[in-house]
Amino acid sequence: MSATISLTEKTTYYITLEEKYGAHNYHPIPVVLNRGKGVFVWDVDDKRYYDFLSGYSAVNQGHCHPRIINALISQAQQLTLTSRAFHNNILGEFEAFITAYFGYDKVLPMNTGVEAVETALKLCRRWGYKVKGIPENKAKIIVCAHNFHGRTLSVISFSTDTSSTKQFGPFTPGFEIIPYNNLAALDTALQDKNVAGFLVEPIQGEAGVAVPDEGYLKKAKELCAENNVLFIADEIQTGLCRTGKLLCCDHDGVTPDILLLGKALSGGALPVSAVLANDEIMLTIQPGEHGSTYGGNPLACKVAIEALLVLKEEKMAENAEQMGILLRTALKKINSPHIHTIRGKGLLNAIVIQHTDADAAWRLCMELKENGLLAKPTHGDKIRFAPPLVITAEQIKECAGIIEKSLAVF
Ligand code: IF1
Repeated sequence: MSATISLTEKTTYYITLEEKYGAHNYHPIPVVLNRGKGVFVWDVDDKRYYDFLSGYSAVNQGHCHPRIINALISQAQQLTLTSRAFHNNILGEFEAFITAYFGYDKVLPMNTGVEAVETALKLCRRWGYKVKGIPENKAKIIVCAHNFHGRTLSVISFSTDTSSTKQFGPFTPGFEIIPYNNLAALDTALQDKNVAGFLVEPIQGEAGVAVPDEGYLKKAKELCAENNVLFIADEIQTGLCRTGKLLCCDHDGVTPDILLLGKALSGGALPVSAVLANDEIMLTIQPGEHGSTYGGNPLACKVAIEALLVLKEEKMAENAEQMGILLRTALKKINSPHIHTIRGKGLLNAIVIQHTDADAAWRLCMELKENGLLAKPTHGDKIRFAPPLVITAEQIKECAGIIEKSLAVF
Protein backbone atom coordinates (compact mmCIF):
# COMPACT_ATOMS: atom_id res chain seq x y z
CA MET A 1 0.00 0.00 0.00
CA SER A 2 1.65 3.21 1.16
CA ALA A 3 5.01 4.13 2.61
CA THR A 4 6.68 1.44 4.67
CA ILE A 5 5.84 1.69 8.34
CA SER A 6 7.34 -0.53 10.96
CA LEU A 7 4.91 -1.78 13.56
CA THR A 8 6.02 -3.06 16.93
CA GLU A 9 5.68 -6.71 17.86
CA LYS A 10 2.82 -5.96 20.28
CA THR A 11 0.90 -3.88 17.74
CA THR A 12 1.28 -6.57 15.11
CA TYR A 13 0.03 -9.22 17.55
CA TYR A 14 -3.25 -7.42 18.25
CA ILE A 15 -3.87 -6.46 14.64
CA THR A 16 -3.26 -10.02 13.49
CA LEU A 17 -5.79 -11.32 16.04
CA GLU A 18 -8.46 -8.94 14.75
CA GLU A 19 -7.70 -9.78 11.15
CA LYS A 20 -7.93 -13.50 11.78
CA TYR A 21 -11.08 -13.59 13.94
CA GLY A 22 -12.95 -10.37 13.20
CA ALA A 23 -15.09 -9.45 10.23
CA HIS A 24 -13.22 -7.29 7.77
CA ASN A 25 -15.70 -4.40 7.78
CA TYR A 26 -13.16 -1.72 8.76
CA HIS A 27 -9.74 -0.53 7.65
CA PRO A 28 -8.29 1.12 10.77
CA ILE A 29 -5.10 3.11 11.16
CA PRO A 30 -2.59 0.52 12.45
CA VAL A 31 -2.43 1.64 16.06
CA VAL A 32 -3.61 -0.40 19.06
CA LEU A 33 -4.87 1.68 21.97
CA ASN A 34 -5.32 0.58 25.54
CA ARG A 35 -5.84 3.77 27.55
CA GLY A 36 -7.37 7.23 27.25
CA LYS A 37 -7.53 10.39 29.34
CA GLY A 38 -8.94 13.71 28.15
CA VAL A 39 -7.49 14.60 24.74
CA PHE A 40 -4.94 11.76 24.87
CA VAL A 41 -4.88 8.05 24.10
CA TRP A 42 -1.98 5.63 24.60
CA ASP A 43 -1.01 2.58 22.56
CA VAL A 44 0.09 -0.82 23.84
CA ASP A 45 3.73 0.33 23.77
CA ASP A 46 2.78 3.31 25.94
CA LYS A 47 3.20 5.88 23.18
CA ARG A 48 0.92 8.88 23.69
CA TYR A 49 -1.23 10.48 20.97
CA TYR A 50 -3.58 13.40 20.60
CA ASP A 51 -6.94 11.94 19.56
CA PHE A 52 -8.20 14.04 16.65
CA LEU A 53 -11.18 11.79 15.94
CA SER A 54 -12.74 11.55 19.42
CA GLY A 55 -14.54 8.32 18.58
CA TYR A 56 -16.29 10.13 15.71
CA SER A 57 -17.41 12.78 18.23
CA ALA A 58 -18.61 10.33 20.89
CA VAL A 59 -15.95 11.49 23.35
CA ASN A 60 -16.57 15.23 23.15
CA GLN A 61 -16.12 15.40 26.94
CA GLY A 62 -12.67 13.78 26.66
CA HIS A 63 -11.68 10.16 27.25
CA CYS A 64 -12.79 8.62 30.54
CA HIS A 65 -14.15 11.85 31.99
CA PRO A 66 -14.00 11.20 35.76
CA ARG A 67 -17.54 12.47 36.44
CA ILE A 68 -19.04 10.30 33.69
CA ILE A 69 -17.05 7.23 34.75
CA ASN A 70 -18.06 7.75 38.39
CA ALA A 71 -21.73 7.97 37.38
CA LEU A 72 -21.26 4.76 35.38
CA ILE A 73 -19.62 2.89 38.27
CA SER A 74 -22.06 3.95 40.97
CA GLN A 75 -25.16 3.17 38.90
CA ALA A 76 -23.62 -0.13 37.70
CA GLN A 77 -23.43 -1.24 41.33
CA GLN A 78 -27.10 -0.42 41.87
CA LEU A 79 -29.18 -1.43 38.82
CA THR A 80 -28.27 -1.65 35.12
CA LEU A 81 -31.32 -2.94 33.25
CA THR A 82 -34.96 -3.61 33.96
CA SER A 83 -36.27 -3.61 30.39
CA ARG A 84 -39.28 -1.42 29.76
CA ALA A 85 -41.60 -4.16 30.98
CA PHE A 86 -41.07 -2.60 34.42
CA HIS A 87 -40.45 0.94 35.57
CA ASN A 88 -37.16 2.01 37.11
CA ASN A 89 -36.37 4.98 39.34
CA ILE A 90 -33.89 6.64 36.94
CA LEU A 91 -35.72 6.75 33.59
CA GLY A 92 -38.21 9.45 34.61
CA GLU A 93 -35.42 11.56 36.10
CA PHE A 94 -33.51 11.32 32.82
CA GLU A 95 -36.60 12.13 30.73
CA ALA A 96 -37.44 15.18 32.83
CA PHE A 97 -33.80 16.30 32.68
CA ILE A 98 -33.16 15.93 28.95
CA THR A 99 -36.49 17.43 27.83
CA ALA A 100 -35.87 20.50 30.01
CA TYR A 101 -32.27 20.67 28.75
CA PHE A 102 -33.32 20.79 25.08
CA GLY A 103 -36.81 22.28 25.40
CA TYR A 104 -39.06 19.47 24.13
CA ASP A 105 -42.21 17.86 25.59
CA LYS A 106 -40.97 14.29 25.31
CA VAL A 107 -38.00 12.00 24.69
CA LEU A 108 -37.76 8.46 23.33
CA PRO A 109 -34.49 6.80 24.42
CA MET A 110 -32.68 4.30 22.19
CA ASN A 111 -29.08 3.03 22.05
CA THR A 112 -27.18 3.63 18.82
CA GLY A 113 -27.39 6.60 16.51
CA VAL A 114 -28.95 4.67 13.68
CA GLU A 115 -31.71 3.48 16.02
CA ALA A 116 -32.53 7.10 16.75
CA VAL A 117 -32.73 7.71 12.99
CA GLU A 118 -34.97 4.66 12.47
CA THR A 119 -37.17 5.84 15.32
CA ALA A 120 -37.49 9.29 13.75
CA LEU A 121 -38.43 7.80 10.38
CA LYS A 122 -41.17 5.71 12.01
CA LEU A 123 -42.42 8.64 14.09
CA CYS A 124 -42.44 10.87 11.03
CA ARG A 125 -44.40 8.39 8.92
CA ARG A 126 -46.85 7.78 11.78
CA TRP A 127 -47.36 11.54 12.23
CA GLY A 128 -47.83 11.83 8.47
CA TYR A 129 -50.73 9.34 8.53
CA LYS A 130 -52.31 10.17 11.86
CA VAL A 131 -51.95 13.96 12.00
CA LYS A 132 -51.25 15.21 8.49
CA GLY A 133 -53.65 12.75 6.86
CA ILE A 134 -51.38 11.24 4.19
CA PRO A 135 -53.03 8.17 2.58
CA GLU A 136 -51.76 4.85 4.03
CA ASN A 137 -48.37 3.72 2.64
CA LYS A 138 -47.86 6.90 0.63
CA ALA A 139 -45.67 8.86 3.08
CA LYS A 140 -42.44 10.26 1.68
CA ILE A 141 -39.38 11.52 3.51
CA ILE A 142 -36.91 13.86 1.83
CA VAL A 143 -33.18 13.33 2.47
CA CYS A 144 -29.97 14.80 1.06
CA ALA A 145 -27.33 13.40 -1.27
CA HIS A 146 -24.07 12.37 0.43
CA ASN A 147 -25.90 11.86 3.72
CA PHE A 148 -24.65 9.59 6.46
CA HIS A 149 -27.28 8.46 8.97
CA GLY A 150 -26.09 4.94 9.83
CA ARG A 151 -25.96 1.39 8.57
CA THR A 152 -29.35 -0.34 8.89
CA LEU A 153 -31.12 -1.47 5.73
CA SER A 154 -33.73 1.29 5.75
CA VAL A 155 -31.15 3.97 6.43
CA ILE A 156 -28.77 2.79 3.69
CA SER A 157 -31.81 2.67 1.41
CA PHE A 158 -31.35 6.41 0.93
CA SER A 159 -27.55 6.51 0.93
CA THR A 160 -25.82 7.78 -2.21
CA ASP A 161 -22.53 6.10 -1.28
CA THR A 162 -22.18 2.89 -3.28
CA SER A 163 -19.80 1.32 -0.74
CA SER A 164 -22.68 1.51 1.75
CA THR A 165 -25.31 0.11 -0.60
CA LYS A 166 -23.70 -2.20 -3.19
CA GLN A 167 -25.19 -5.73 -3.07
CA PHE A 168 -27.29 -4.95 0.00
CA GLY A 169 -30.58 -4.44 -1.85
CA PRO A 170 -33.56 -4.60 -2.17
CA PHE A 171 -34.12 -1.34 -0.34
CA THR A 172 -36.89 0.37 1.61
CA PRO A 173 -38.97 2.71 -0.58
CA GLY A 174 -40.45 6.06 0.42
CA PHE A 175 -37.42 8.36 0.30
CA GLU A 176 -36.56 11.14 -2.10
CA ILE A 177 -32.96 12.31 -2.39
CA ILE A 178 -32.26 15.98 -3.16
CA PRO A 179 -28.94 17.86 -3.28
CA TYR A 180 -27.64 19.18 0.06
CA ASN A 181 -27.54 22.93 0.65
CA ASN A 182 -30.04 23.52 -2.14
CA LEU A 183 -33.23 25.33 -1.10
CA ALA A 184 -34.75 25.37 -4.59
CA ALA A 185 -34.58 21.57 -4.75
CA LEU A 186 -36.16 21.34 -1.30
CA ASP A 187 -38.92 23.74 -2.28
CA THR A 188 -39.72 21.64 -5.36
CA ALA A 189 -39.67 18.34 -3.44
CA LEU A 190 -41.98 19.82 -0.78
CA GLN A 191 -44.73 20.39 -3.36
CA ASP A 192 -45.70 16.72 -3.09
CA LYS A 193 -48.54 16.57 -0.53
CA ASN A 194 -47.42 13.14 0.62
CA VAL A 195 -44.14 14.45 2.05
CA ALA A 196 -44.09 13.90 5.83
CA GLY A 197 -40.56 14.95 6.71
CA PHE A 198 -37.15 16.31 5.74
CA LEU A 199 -34.17 14.55 7.37
CA VAL A 200 -30.93 16.55 7.35
CA GLU A 201 -27.47 16.76 8.95
CA PRO A 202 -26.72 20.37 9.96
CA ILE A 203 -23.17 19.69 8.72
CA GLN A 204 -22.48 16.57 6.67
CA GLY A 205 -19.75 14.77 8.60
CA GLU A 206 -19.00 11.74 6.49
CA ALA A 207 -19.17 13.83 3.34
CA GLY A 208 -15.99 15.48 4.66
CA VAL A 209 -17.44 18.16 6.94
CA ALA A 210 -19.60 19.86 4.34
CA VAL A 211 -20.81 23.10 5.95
CA PRO A 212 -23.97 24.49 4.28
CA ASP A 213 -24.44 28.19 3.50
CA GLU A 214 -25.41 30.43 6.39
CA GLY A 215 -29.17 30.52 6.71
CA TYR A 216 -29.73 27.23 4.84
CA LEU A 217 -31.13 25.44 7.88
CA LYS A 218 -33.31 28.40 8.87
CA LYS A 219 -34.86 28.70 5.42
CA ALA A 220 -35.22 24.92 5.11
CA LYS A 221 -37.11 24.83 8.41
CA GLU A 222 -39.37 27.67 7.21
CA LEU A 223 -40.12 25.86 3.95
CA CYS A 224 -40.97 22.69 5.90
CA ALA A 225 -43.27 24.62 8.24
CA GLU A 226 -45.07 26.29 5.30
CA ASN A 227 -45.74 22.86 3.79
CA ASN A 228 -46.68 21.09 7.05
CA VAL A 229 -43.60 18.86 6.86
CA LEU A 230 -41.47 17.80 9.84
CA PHE A 231 -37.92 19.15 9.99
CA ILE A 232 -35.78 16.33 11.39
CA ALA A 233 -32.22 17.23 12.43
CA ASP A 234 -29.65 14.46 12.76
CA GLU A 235 -27.38 16.06 15.37
CA ILE A 236 -25.82 12.72 16.28
CA GLN A 237 -22.41 13.97 15.16
CA THR A 238 -22.86 17.77 15.10
CA GLY A 239 -24.69 18.11 18.41
CA LEU A 240 -23.58 18.32 22.01
CA CYS A 241 -21.19 21.26 21.69
CA ARG A 242 -19.05 19.81 18.87
CA THR A 243 -19.59 22.77 16.52
CA GLY A 244 -19.33 25.51 19.16
CA LYS A 245 -23.00 25.57 20.19
CA LEU A 246 -25.05 23.03 22.13
CA LEU A 247 -26.66 22.08 18.82
CA CYS A 248 -25.39 22.94 15.35
CA CYS A 249 -28.94 24.16 14.54
CA ASP A 250 -28.45 26.84 17.23
CA HIS A 251 -26.07 28.66 14.86
CA ASP A 252 -29.13 29.30 12.65
CA GLY A 253 -31.61 29.74 15.50
CA VAL A 254 -33.53 26.69 14.30
CA THR A 255 -35.59 24.36 16.50
CA PRO A 256 -36.07 21.00 14.77
CA ASP A 257 -39.46 19.27 15.00
CA ILE A 258 -37.59 16.05 15.72
CA LEU A 259 -34.08 16.17 17.20
CA LEU A 260 -31.73 13.17 17.06
CA LEU A 261 -28.86 12.75 19.51
CA GLY A 262 -26.33 9.96 20.05
CA LYS A 263 -22.57 9.54 20.37
CA ALA A 264 -21.49 12.10 23.03
CA LEU A 265 -24.80 11.66 24.88
CA SER A 266 -22.78 9.16 26.93
CA GLY A 267 -19.34 10.72 26.48
CA GLY A 268 -18.14 7.46 24.95
CA ALA A 269 -19.05 5.26 27.92
CA LEU A 270 -21.80 3.18 26.28
CA PRO A 271 -24.26 3.53 23.40
CA VAL A 272 -27.02 6.01 24.23
CA SER A 273 -29.23 7.82 21.73
CA ALA A 274 -32.38 9.89 22.01
CA VAL A 275 -35.22 11.24 19.91
CA LEU A 276 -36.81 14.47 21.12
CA ALA A 277 -40.14 15.88 19.92
CA ASN A 278 -43.28 17.56 21.15
CA ASP A 279 -46.48 15.73 22.10
CA GLU A 280 -48.25 16.13 18.76
CA ILE A 281 -45.53 13.99 17.20
CA MET A 282 -44.32 11.76 20.04
CA LEU A 283 -47.76 10.63 21.22
CA THR A 284 -48.61 9.18 17.81
CA ILE A 285 -46.68 6.06 18.89
CA GLN A 286 -48.51 3.91 21.43
CA PRO A 287 -47.48 1.00 23.71
CA GLY A 288 -46.18 -1.99 21.77
CA GLU A 289 -45.48 -0.05 18.59
CA HIS A 290 -41.77 0.72 19.09
CA GLY A 291 -38.95 0.13 21.56
CA SER A 292 -35.69 -1.59 22.44
CA THR A 293 -34.49 -3.91 25.23
CA TYR A 294 -31.73 -1.55 26.33
CA GLY A 295 -33.44 1.74 25.48
CA GLY A 296 -33.81 3.88 28.59
CA ASN A 297 -31.88 1.53 30.86
CA PRO A 298 -30.92 3.12 34.17
CA LEU A 299 -27.18 2.83 33.54
CA ALA A 300 -27.46 4.69 30.24
CA CYS A 301 -29.80 7.28 31.79
CA LYS A 302 -27.44 8.12 34.66
CA VAL A 303 -24.45 8.33 32.34
CA ALA A 304 -26.34 10.57 29.89
CA ILE A 305 -27.43 12.99 32.61
CA GLU A 306 -23.82 13.32 33.77
CA ALA A 307 -22.50 13.63 30.20
CA LEU A 308 -24.93 16.53 29.56
CA LEU A 309 -24.11 18.24 32.88
CA VAL A 310 -20.39 18.04 32.13
CA LEU A 311 -20.88 19.66 28.69
CA LYS A 312 -22.68 22.62 30.23
CA GLU A 313 -20.75 23.05 33.47
CA GLU A 314 -17.37 22.81 31.78
CA LYS A 315 -18.49 25.23 29.05
CA MET A 316 -17.50 22.90 26.25
CA ALA A 317 -19.49 24.73 23.56
CA GLU A 318 -17.59 27.93 24.29
CA ASN A 319 -14.25 26.11 24.27
CA ALA A 320 -15.09 24.30 21.02
CA GLU A 321 -15.94 27.65 19.40
CA GLN A 322 -12.69 29.32 20.54
CA MET A 323 -10.37 26.36 19.93
CA GLY A 324 -11.93 25.82 16.51
CA ILE A 325 -11.05 29.34 15.44
CA LEU A 326 -7.54 28.86 16.80
CA LEU A 327 -7.12 25.55 14.96
CA ARG A 328 -8.36 26.82 11.58
CA THR A 329 -6.22 29.97 11.91
CA ALA A 330 -3.13 27.88 12.70
CA LEU A 331 -3.85 25.50 9.81
CA LYS A 332 -4.25 28.39 7.38
CA LYS A 333 -0.83 29.70 8.41
CA ILE A 334 0.83 26.42 7.45
CA ASN A 335 0.69 27.42 3.82
CA SER A 336 1.30 24.02 2.22
CA PRO A 337 0.47 23.42 -1.45
CA HIS A 338 -1.00 20.10 -0.35
CA ILE A 339 -3.72 21.59 1.85
CA HIS A 340 -6.41 22.44 -0.67
CA THR A 341 -9.21 23.40 1.74
CA ILE A 342 -9.67 23.98 5.46
CA ARG A 343 -13.25 24.00 6.68
CA GLY A 344 -15.41 23.39 9.70
CA LYS A 345 -17.27 24.85 12.64
CA GLY A 346 -16.12 24.70 16.23
CA LEU A 347 -14.06 21.54 16.62
CA LEU A 348 -15.64 19.68 13.69
CA ASN A 349 -13.08 20.39 10.98
CA ALA A 350 -11.55 18.82 7.90
CA ILE A 351 -8.77 19.50 5.46
CA VAL A 352 -8.85 18.43 1.84
CA ILE A 353 -5.51 17.14 0.60
CA GLN A 354 -4.28 17.98 -2.87
CA HIS A 355 -1.73 15.56 -4.23
CA THR A 356 -1.09 13.48 -7.32
CA ASP A 357 -0.83 10.40 -5.11
CA ALA A 358 -4.36 9.04 -4.41
CA ASP A 359 -3.02 7.63 -1.13
CA ALA A 360 -1.77 10.99 0.13
CA ALA A 361 -4.32 11.51 2.93
CA TRP A 362 -3.65 8.04 4.28
CA ARG A 363 0.12 8.64 4.13
CA LEU A 364 -0.29 11.92 5.99
CA CYS A 365 -2.36 10.19 8.69
CA MET A 366 0.38 7.57 9.07
CA GLU A 367 2.95 10.33 9.48
CA LEU A 368 0.68 12.14 11.97
CA LYS A 369 0.51 8.91 13.93
CA GLU A 370 4.32 8.66 13.98
CA ASN A 371 4.38 12.22 15.29
CA GLY A 372 1.79 11.58 18.01
CA LEU A 373 -1.56 12.63 16.53
CA LEU A 374 -4.36 10.30 15.42
CA ALA A 375 -6.72 11.22 12.59
CA LYS A 376 -8.52 9.22 9.92
CA PRO A 377 -8.96 9.97 6.22
CA THR A 378 -12.45 9.93 4.70
CA HIS A 379 -13.36 9.59 1.01
CA GLY A 380 -9.71 9.36 -0.02
CA ASP A 381 -8.61 12.97 0.16
CA LYS A 382 -10.18 14.42 3.31
CA ILE A 383 -8.95 14.28 6.91
CA ARG A 384 -11.20 15.11 9.83
CA PHE A 385 -9.73 17.10 12.72
CA ALA A 386 -12.10 16.75 15.67
CA PRO A 387 -10.30 16.57 19.02
CA PRO A 388 -12.14 16.28 22.35
CA LEU A 389 -13.68 19.60 23.39
CA VAL A 390 -11.45 19.85 26.48
CA ILE A 391 -8.41 20.68 24.36
CA THR A 392 -6.47 23.82 25.40
CA ALA A 393 -4.99 26.64 23.32
CA GLU A 394 -1.47 25.42 24.05
CA GLN A 395 -2.36 21.92 22.89
CA ILE A 396 -3.96 23.27 19.70
CA LYS A 397 -0.69 25.08 18.93
CA GLU A 398 1.32 21.92 19.56
CA CYS A 399 -1.03 19.93 17.30
CA ALA A 400 -0.79 22.49 14.49
CA GLY A 401 2.98 22.06 14.80
CA ILE A 402 2.64 18.28 14.50
CA ILE A 403 0.47 18.70 11.39
CA GLU A 404 2.94 21.14 9.80
CA LYS A 405 5.88 18.87 10.55
CA SER A 406 4.03 15.82 9.18
CA LEU A 407 3.31 17.54 5.85
CA ALA A 408 7.03 17.12 5.19
CA VAL A 409 6.18 13.53 4.28
CA PHE A 410 5.18 14.85 0.83
C1 IF1 B 1 -18.90 3.91 11.63
C2 IF1 B 1 -18.96 8.50 9.43
C3 IF1 B 1 -18.82 9.81 11.43
C4 IF1 B 1 -23.64 9.84 12.03
C5 IF1 B 1 -24.81 10.58 11.84
C6 IF1 B 1 -26.12 8.72 12.46
C7 IF1 B 1 -25.00 7.94 12.68
C8 IF1 B 1 -23.74 8.51 12.46
C9 IF1 B 1 -24.76 11.99 11.39
C10 IF1 B 1 -25.14 6.52 13.15
C11 IF1 B 1 -22.55 7.71 12.65
C12 IF1 B 1 -20.32 7.18 12.44
C13 IF1 B 1 -20.46 5.71 12.35
C14 IF1 B 1 -19.04 5.27 12.21
C15 IF1 B 1 -18.38 6.27 11.37
C16 IF1 B 1 -19.08 7.50 11.77
C17 IF1 B 1 -18.97 8.62 10.90
F1 IF1 B 1 -17.71 8.69 9.04
F2 IF1 B 1 -19.35 7.37 8.96
F3 IF1 B 1 -19.73 9.46 8.95
F4 IF1 B 1 -18.93 10.02 12.66
F5 IF1 B 1 -18.50 10.80 10.72
N1 IF1 B 1 -26.01 9.98 12.05
N2 IF1 B 1 -21.41 8.02 12.27
O1 IF1 B 1 -22.45 10.42 11.80
O2 IF1 B 1 -24.74 6.34 14.46
O3 IF1 B 1 -25.45 3.97 14.67
O4 IF1 B 1 -23.04 4.50 14.39
O5 IF1 B 1 -24.22 5.09 16.51
O6 IF1 B 1 -17.89 3.28 11.97
O7 IF1 B 1 -19.74 3.49 10.83
P1 IF1 B 1 -24.33 4.89 15.01
